[in-house]
Amino acid sequence: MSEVVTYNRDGSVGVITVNYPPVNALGHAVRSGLLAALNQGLADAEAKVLLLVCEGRTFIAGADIREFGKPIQEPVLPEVMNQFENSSKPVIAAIHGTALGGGLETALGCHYRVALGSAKVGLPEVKLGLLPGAGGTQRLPRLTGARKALEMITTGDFVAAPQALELGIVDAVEAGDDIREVGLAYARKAVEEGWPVRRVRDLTDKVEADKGSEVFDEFRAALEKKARGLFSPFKCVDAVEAAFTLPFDEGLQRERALFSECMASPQRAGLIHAFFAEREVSKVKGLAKDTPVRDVNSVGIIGAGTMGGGIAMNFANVGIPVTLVEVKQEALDKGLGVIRKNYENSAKKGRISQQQVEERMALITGSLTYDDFKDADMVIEAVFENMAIKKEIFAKLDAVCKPGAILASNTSTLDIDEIASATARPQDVVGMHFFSPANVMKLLENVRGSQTSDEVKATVMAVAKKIKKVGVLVGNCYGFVGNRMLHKRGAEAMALVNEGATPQQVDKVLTDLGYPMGQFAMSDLAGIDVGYRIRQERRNSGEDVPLSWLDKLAEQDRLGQKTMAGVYRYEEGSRKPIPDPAVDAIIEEFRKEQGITPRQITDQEILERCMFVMINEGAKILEEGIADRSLDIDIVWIYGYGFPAYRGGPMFWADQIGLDTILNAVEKYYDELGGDQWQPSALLKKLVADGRSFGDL
Ligand code: 3H9
Repeated sequence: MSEVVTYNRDGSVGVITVNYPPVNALGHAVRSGLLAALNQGLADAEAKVLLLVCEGRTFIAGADIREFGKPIQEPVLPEVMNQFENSSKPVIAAIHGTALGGGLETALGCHYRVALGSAKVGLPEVKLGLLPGAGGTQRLPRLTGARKALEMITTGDFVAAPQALELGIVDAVEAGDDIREVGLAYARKAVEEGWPVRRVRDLTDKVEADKGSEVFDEFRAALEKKARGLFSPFKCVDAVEAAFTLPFDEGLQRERALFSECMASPQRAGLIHAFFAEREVSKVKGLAKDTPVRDVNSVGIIGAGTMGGGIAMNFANVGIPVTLVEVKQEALDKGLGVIRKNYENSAKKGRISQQQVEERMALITGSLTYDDFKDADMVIEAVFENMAIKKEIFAKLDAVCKPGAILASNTSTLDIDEIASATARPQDVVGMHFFSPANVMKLLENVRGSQTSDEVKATVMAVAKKIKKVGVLVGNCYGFVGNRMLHKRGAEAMALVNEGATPQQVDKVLTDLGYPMGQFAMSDLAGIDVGYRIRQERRNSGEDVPLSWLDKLAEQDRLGQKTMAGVYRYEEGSRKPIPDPAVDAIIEEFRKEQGITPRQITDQEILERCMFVMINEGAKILEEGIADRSLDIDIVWIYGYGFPAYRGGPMFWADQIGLDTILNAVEKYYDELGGDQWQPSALLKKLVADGRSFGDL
């Protein structure tokens, strides 16, 4: 018998136990162990009912994703499920934790399901570029009807046990925390009452009710908007529809064929890379697992603007009290007002209750003095990008804050070491770069200074998790990982327009790649003045930053969405960018001033120049050790800038294209255009010479 699946008997109940940490995924050993245990239970004359239960933190969390892309070993999961369903003895699944993907499909192959009140179920395969491939698309709709099954399968969202009971996905929800006890009690009842075998495949009422329904086309139409560029959500709809048009066994075959199509798609590879990368980033290279983490039970924030307010909400959302300091009462009142409005909006949408609005607001205290930071475990500065002001603030914090308090800056570009030099405790100083809107965006780019202690690094990574962000630890340089690469892309996009492209053309190439918005729509969202101020600051410090048509927009107060006009124009109450002939005229005037004769620029050139310049910079970032692994860069871009997760992140995308192709183009642009940004990265050259990719590092 397999070590990971065991069979034993408790009275008249034959108990099949899965014990395969961390999440009881359905690897080969589990699949074959399940079949062996089932057969043992069937052969055990004393066992009247069989119970499937899992050890550890969860029921089966799905297929073993690490096996994807490798040759599949028999028995395959659909076959295991069929054998469970065909069992002559009733089989009961006892669910705790999360029954996900193949895990829920396993439970659906059983005849009855009992769950703890805290359990959740779901079919999240779509998030990995797949669809449920072990009968989920055929069995779930037989329990829930078409609409709910489509909702669960196309979003991948989890459903809590009480709702699963209402939907008929589970048959009973029990209080308690010992799943084995709960399962055994339920199974004993089944024995006593002589429950029959009840196969989901034989249920017909829901199928009959939704036959010929328009719900499938309705979902397809909605997905055209919601799942732009994605492959598997549409295949999910096709598979569920098969449950209503084909007999069960043929439906299973159709599901299998569609599953194989998804498995072969590059989107599956990208999404699974993103899944594991998201988990890997928390394992920081060179930081021992047992590094002590400081308690962060109270936080101070400087600046009640959009950023500071958003950051404050993150902490209040998880019950951590915040002291929010501003210079003037008016700005403080305004900031607190915006936070309340954001919470009220969430309450209106039903995401939180009115009581939660009040509880969270009560955790945020406004103040006009740094003295109120004296007991804070962590203070985050979120004022605008000016080194002199930041240094002044950190000197004050050094004087006020208790020993061991973490002093963090939300700077998006500036030198953490220089900021730390304003204090006598550089070991406690760190960057915590949130992304706007800070209460929504999942990325937290944590920046280590040269003297930041390991304890502080470990603490900011733990804080990221606590406030439900994805933390990535990166090194200190201008713009760190994200903005350093973004600025290269931005400069290239600007230059492309100088040379003859339109802003719309550049943006379309980027949105076609899968970004939610293009470079210039993003500039409008962030504010044209933000980039302008950064360029001016760099010009003032003697750097050679070429003039651009974007400077002209800033000088004419076209600051983006906030002034209803930037690179695009906006209509009252709408964020939809509309091309504006006034901007074409500004660009034209700029070209004339610079003596530029515009030329036709192809989409391919736009794609290469915007993306390859970033990849080349990403390679330099790796070369310099600013990012430890290419997956850190991928996660920064997926969660900070909306890079399509289905392409796995920019560095993964580059590996798929082929680094030799990228290097050739980079060398060509270096010859044609010159500039540091096109100087080929030494690492990129070496990888190409060695026939390796970023993922091999
Ligand atoms: C599927 O089922 C296809 C079928 O329809 C058809 C087949 C024919 N496999 O997230 P955590 C690892 S597709 C392998 O940090 P949490 C994870 O990498 C699958 N490994 O914990 C991590 O490893 P490490 C459908 C897996 O408590 C460790 O477990 N299922 C798998 O925050 C802990 O993970 C899903 O998509 C897996 N399936 O969250 C569920 N899952 O410690 C995916 C996790 O080395 N999983 N690992 O870094 C999840 O959503 C979350 O992991 C879960 C736990 C909610 C379960």
